[in-house]
Amino acid sequence: MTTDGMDIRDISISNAEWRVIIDDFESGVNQGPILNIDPDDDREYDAIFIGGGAGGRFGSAYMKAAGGRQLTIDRWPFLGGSCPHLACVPHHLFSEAARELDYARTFSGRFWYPEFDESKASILEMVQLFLSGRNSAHSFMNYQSKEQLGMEYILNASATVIDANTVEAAGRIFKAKNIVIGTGSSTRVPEVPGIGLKGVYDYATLIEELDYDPRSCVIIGGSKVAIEYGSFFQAAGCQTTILARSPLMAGTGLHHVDDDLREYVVWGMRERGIVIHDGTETLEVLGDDRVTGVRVRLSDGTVTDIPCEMVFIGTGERANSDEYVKTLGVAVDDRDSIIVDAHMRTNVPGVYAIGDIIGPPMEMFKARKCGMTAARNIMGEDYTFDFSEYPDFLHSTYEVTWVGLSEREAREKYDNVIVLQMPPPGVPYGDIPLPCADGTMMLAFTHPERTGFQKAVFDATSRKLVGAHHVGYGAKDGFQYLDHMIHTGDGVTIDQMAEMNELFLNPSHFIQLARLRAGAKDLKSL
Ligand code: KPC
Repeated sequence: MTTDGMDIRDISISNAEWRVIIDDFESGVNQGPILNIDPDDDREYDAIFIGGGAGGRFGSAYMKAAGGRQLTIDRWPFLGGSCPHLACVPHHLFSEAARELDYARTFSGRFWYPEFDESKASILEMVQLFLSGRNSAHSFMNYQSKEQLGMEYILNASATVIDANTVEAAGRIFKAKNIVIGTGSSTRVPEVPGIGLKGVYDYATLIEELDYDPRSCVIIGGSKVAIEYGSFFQAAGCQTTILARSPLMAGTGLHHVDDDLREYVVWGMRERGIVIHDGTETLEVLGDDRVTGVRVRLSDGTVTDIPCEMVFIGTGERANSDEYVKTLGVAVDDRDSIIVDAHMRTNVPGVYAIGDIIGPPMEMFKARKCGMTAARNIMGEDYTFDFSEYPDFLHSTYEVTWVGLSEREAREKYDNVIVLQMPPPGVPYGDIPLPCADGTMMLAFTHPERTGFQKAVFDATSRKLVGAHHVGYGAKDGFQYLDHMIHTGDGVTIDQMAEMNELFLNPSHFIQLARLRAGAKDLKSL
């Protein structure tokens, strides 16, 4: 037990011991900074990473592995950042719960499934489940970073940037050749009367503050977070209404969304009872001491009040950059994101920025690779990272994945485009139980319209795959490799796909569909 910090440099701490230490910090038993600094290394730091989230941790690990000296500072008593604490990890838990709940509802009273018991469907219980286990991921981040990766770090301490080479933390001054800023982003809270009422949450406060089980919710905004959390809330028995400005998945926040994929996802959400309004303007969050509803102007101009027990903000994120604008003069864009070049350099010499603080996409791959990019450049390489193209995903009660061009984009770019699609173009969702694969087999035999959707888009002239789109389960993994195949070297042709070995039945049917058409000189859609 300690109240004035811990110097852990000379002790080895196991995962289990870290778990106790972090629990104690969380409950206030432990306080003060955790210091893991090498007193025997008299080299100046090559970089101080401010923020030990995905970007800072991976950048630090890369730098250390490459022979550099780094120091990583985080305000929390653990590394890993918001992903395992508030964001991606709880989102994946909740999305898995949404999928399981969807199955339990769909098969209520059939086979081995009992009648669905609404009283057992609980948002709060899933939040509490997450809270009970999240320190275990935090423990591993601390353990791996110190014992396996050899990183130096200070935790549970805020870092104050003095200048481009000087940082104060834990009451000490640290000098470095470079500073790498990776302190992330926060919810962009809409300026609506009543938004501060009790019962209004975002993805972060939902985890930290939810203390009841809402049975109805209005989500303001149509971001990925809105779709993902909205699908979970609805599946957990909380009647959910989404108030979006643009049609879901059609705004500028997501690129390359195929129209047919979008239609299937939104259809599936409505089919499960979510009410979706687009073209809306949220006017007020209603209530005296706590939320009772939301006043909204709908797309036809009518103003209506929607009663609810919870409001959830799903309007997107803004960068936590104010401090660095003030202290360092880093340049930001009109959304407060720090402007960097492809080396992750800001306008201030020796200052780099990485991850969510440089703007979208606010995804793990980007944060981690930004960190690696900064590290490689600081270590003397001329290395650039272009994240303008990337595979993307979200969860409804499905896993939704896409990469490359949408069919519409492909038709704008190429003269001769074909698609391989399931269900085939023009065939209603419920007419055939396809696609069917791992995760949708029972649906194929009971609810054929729910088995998902998939489309591969080819430039028929070059015969190259230019886009892939999938709604179902289990394809996320494969899309990492599809991304690589599409965007690396000469890309991949339908003929090469016809040569691949599919693991029948599999979540994406692209290989077998490619083989059905690849024999033709003049390719046709399927
Ligand atoms: C356990 C896990 O991979 C999710 S949290 C990841 C944080 S980090 O490794 O720093 O990107």
